[in-house]
Amino acid sequence: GNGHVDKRGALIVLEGLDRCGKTTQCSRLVSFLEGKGLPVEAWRFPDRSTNIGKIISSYLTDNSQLDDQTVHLLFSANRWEKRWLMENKLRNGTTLVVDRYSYSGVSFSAAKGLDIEWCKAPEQGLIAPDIVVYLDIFPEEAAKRGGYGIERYEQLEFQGKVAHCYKILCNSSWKVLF
Ligand code: NYM
Repeated sequence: GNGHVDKRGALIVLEGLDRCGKTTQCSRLVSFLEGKGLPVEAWRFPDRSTNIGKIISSYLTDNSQLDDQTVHLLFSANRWEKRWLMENKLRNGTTLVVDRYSYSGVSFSAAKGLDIEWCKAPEQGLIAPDIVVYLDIFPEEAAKRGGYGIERYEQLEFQGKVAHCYKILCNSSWKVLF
């Protein structure tokens, strides 16, 4: 075209339990795509660099107590505050490889017992991913990996509930990797 980008970037989301290897696979995928000469960026949620992200980060490291609904909405707001930048990047042809997205938001909150439909509601209107890759791992396996148990949620029983919620959200368009 006339100087503008004809091809939208892809929104690629990686999901899975804590310590399933998402972060490693995200950076491998980013390197691979870079190697192909594609404009690509690694993103992650929560984005702890924003004001909302800092509240979330302190909640995850146990320095603050917040009720489940409030935390849920903060995680969602953290995606909303990045939505416009995300749209611009994609429009300009940059592919985004995103470590966690709405599915983490819904699964982790629903695992606490919040109504799953209530959890989905604030995610409506965020940009839909082109691909969701789910890294399937037994919670017992993840628990053996380094660093497990440092942050809130990194407990075997809870991760089992999260896995169950992911399975409710999973559909045939997801690529499930073992
Ligand atoms: N998490 C992440 C949520 O509970 N809701 C969300 O919307 C998102 C994006 O935050 N245990 C949880 C999952 C993780 C924790 O993520 C921090 P990470 O990928 O360890 O930084």
